[in-house]
Amino acid sequence: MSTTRHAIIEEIIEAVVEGEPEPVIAGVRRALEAGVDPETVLNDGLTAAMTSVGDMLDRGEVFIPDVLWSAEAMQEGLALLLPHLSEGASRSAGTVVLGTVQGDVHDIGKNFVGLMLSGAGFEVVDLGHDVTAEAFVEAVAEHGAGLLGMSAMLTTTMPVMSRTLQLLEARSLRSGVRVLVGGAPVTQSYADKIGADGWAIDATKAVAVAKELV
Ligand code: B1M
Repeated sequence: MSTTRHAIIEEIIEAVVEGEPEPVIAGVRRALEAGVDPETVLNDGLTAAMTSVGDMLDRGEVFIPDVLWSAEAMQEGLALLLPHLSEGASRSAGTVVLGTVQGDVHDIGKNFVGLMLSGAGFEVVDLGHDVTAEAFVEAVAEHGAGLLGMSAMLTTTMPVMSRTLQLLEARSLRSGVRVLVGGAPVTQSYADKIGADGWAIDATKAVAVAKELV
């Protein structure tokens, strides 16, 4: 990356960390005008900035409200970036039911995944956070969803994913829906263990895996 492009990415990171939407929007716009690959803006700019904010929170350098401001600023930038990430996306990729599992309120990453999936042409039915296994299963049946995406950010809430899969089986719905799981403590081996169809480490990979699954 040239020095100018590198400087723009650094500006985007700083603006997200500061939780300032206008400079994030201006930075994303400048990056696109300068011909920076939208995937680079997403991965090296917006995503890297949120990872850094999470690390700063862990070190006690920022507090929860700061993280929420940063997430909002990041989402403003993402909204501007999405049409460029999803060029060529068909509007018929299918319906995905998405949510953060019961007992878990972390929804920043899940929202990120939802925005990216909808940018890629999926109809996203977002159930929000603290979603029970029953609610996931009912939504899959109601919307005839081909894909179910579950997010968990706490080791204590991960078992809800497994319960949901069991309930899908019990209601004879499992064969009609592919199940994608993710969230910081969730791994490929956990996905394999509970019998999910796919796992993704981040929002970009989630779109790629979702497309493969459907
Ligand atoms: Co909490 N929290 N939190 N927290 N929080 C973590 C997750 C934690 C790792 C912090 C820590 O201790 N170091 C820790 C979990 C430990 C564990 O179990 N492994 C933790 C804890 C313990 C808690 C509480 C229990 C704290 C307390 O009250 N004592 C509490 C739990 C409340 C509850 O849920 N019942 C709690 C509360 C909160 C806040 C409400 C204050 C806030 C959430 C606000 C919100 O989401 N609206 C919060 C936050 C912000 C965090 C951290 C700092 C940041 C999470 C985040 O948004 N990251 C987090 C520490 C950290 O990650 N460094 C932490 C940015 C986001 C873009 O990334 O969410 O990882 P991420 O999402 C990524 C990927 O994971 C992936 O793609 C996303 C985009 O790239 N992905 C998927 C996510 N879902 C996916 C689904 C997919 C595919 C990919 O397919 C469907």
